[in-house]
Amino acid sequence: MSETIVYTHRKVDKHVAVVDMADWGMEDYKFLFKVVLIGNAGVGKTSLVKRFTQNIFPMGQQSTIGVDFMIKNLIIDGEKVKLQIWDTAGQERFRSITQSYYRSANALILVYDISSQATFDCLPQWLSEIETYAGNNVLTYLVGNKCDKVTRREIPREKADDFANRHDMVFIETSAKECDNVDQLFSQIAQKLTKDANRSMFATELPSIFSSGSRPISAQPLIDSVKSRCCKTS
Ligand SMILES: Nc1nc2c(ncn2[C@@H]2O[C@H](COP(=O)(O)OP(=O)(O)OP(=O)(O)O)[C@@H](O)[C@H]2O)c(=O)[nH]1
Ligand SMILES: [Mg+2]
Repeated sequence: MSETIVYTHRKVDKHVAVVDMADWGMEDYKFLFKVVLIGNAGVGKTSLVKRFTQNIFPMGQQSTIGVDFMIKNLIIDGEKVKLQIWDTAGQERFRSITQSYYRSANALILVYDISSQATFDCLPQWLSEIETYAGNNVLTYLVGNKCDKVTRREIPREKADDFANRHDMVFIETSAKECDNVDQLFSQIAQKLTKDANRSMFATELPSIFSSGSRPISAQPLIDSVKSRCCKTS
């Protein structure tokens, strides 16, 4: 008789559930996607990752040294998907380390702080990093974090939306503190990547006369040899 495993999860919408406590085997998932967060120091990258993966907002969050990573499991339309989330340090002195993580990313999350003009002004520099180091098909999100700081806002939503449109990015505002749009951000990314990966797999299964020549981009096995400063699984 097969054993029924009940996962603790929170539903984001009718398509996506974020699994809070799951003991999936290393290979027990359909897709693994790598998501990399980049952006200036202090914009809230680590806070966004912690909010999404552990549903916490720690006060006095320390600056990230180099790169951290976490894994989060999701169920998307009944399919198990693993997100490997790489949280990079925003400080300039770590730039050469963090650049090496762009290449294998399926999605990049470029974060600025809506209450800091300086972090928005740096976006073109980040875009040129993406152009130099990331793959061509990478899905890129622009995230205006700290949207709870309403009275300290320096970047109007429309300005950022316009910037994102001009650079082919999806734009969303979040608050790691207030838990605003954080699940939505990661689950939208996972949904989009899952859809693309399923479509690519389907295309490769068709007879070559019907095939567009696309290949599965994201159905990668989890690489055991991945090195990082810390690895937390939930
Ligand atoms: N008000 C508010 N503060 C936030 C939010 N997200 C992060 N912070 C605060 O911003 C500061 C920096 O957050 P981090 O998550 O460490 O920023 P980071 O981008 O990871 O910084 P580096 O690791 O140095 O690149 C911390 O004091 C957080 O508490 C948010 O949504 N709202
Ligand atoms: Mg950090």
